[in-house]
Amino acid sequence: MIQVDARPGAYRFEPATTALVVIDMQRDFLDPGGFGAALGNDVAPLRAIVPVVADLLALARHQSLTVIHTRESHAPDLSDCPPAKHQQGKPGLRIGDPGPMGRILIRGEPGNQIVPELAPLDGEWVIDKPGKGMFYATGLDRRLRDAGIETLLFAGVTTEVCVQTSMREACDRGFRGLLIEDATESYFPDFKRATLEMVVAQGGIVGQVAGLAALRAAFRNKES
Ligand code: C5J
Repeated sequence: MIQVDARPGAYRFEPATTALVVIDMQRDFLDPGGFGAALGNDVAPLRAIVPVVADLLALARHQSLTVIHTRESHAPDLSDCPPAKHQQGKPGLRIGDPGPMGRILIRGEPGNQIVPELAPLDGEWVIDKPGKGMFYATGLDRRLRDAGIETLLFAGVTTEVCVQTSMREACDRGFRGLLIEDATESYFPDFKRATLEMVVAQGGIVGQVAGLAALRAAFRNKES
């Protein structure tokens, strides 16, 4: 059993039944010219967490955790993109429109790939999700249960949209969640701060929060 110094209290988990979920660290959100930038955001803060997420991935791999990567993406014919979602953003810069990295948020396009520094390894799960949450239309719930996963460590972008939605959905489905706070980021610093507070409020209403250093220390303590 691993015990992490977390908020609002100590967080315990079994590595054998734990997965690291890295949400949407894809070029669409991290690189200039992608969907995030098309919506008017500065992508630099999201880019800045890549080294921390890489360290977290290295730790998870070293500890033999199940590793899951998600990508927000749609089919080329947009059959899985509801009109309400497709209407987001300026005409010409919407989902499916051509951009500097191929069609925006479309499966298989260069912009839809996870940034090279965090590329999935053989055997890691890659989940293409048409929604903000990682369970909608992905079959992930069944797959996690079949693999005996009970605890999910969360990282990725953006904190208040796809990360928080996935964490809340996971909580409703009975999975336990720990958000690694320096391995997640938002285009809006206040939204990130608020999300971390929302997660840990009321005794950890949808999960808990810890830093990568605390997670690393917890694994080290177990080994010693
Ligand atoms: C957004 C995401 N923000 N991955 N997607 O549209 O958070």
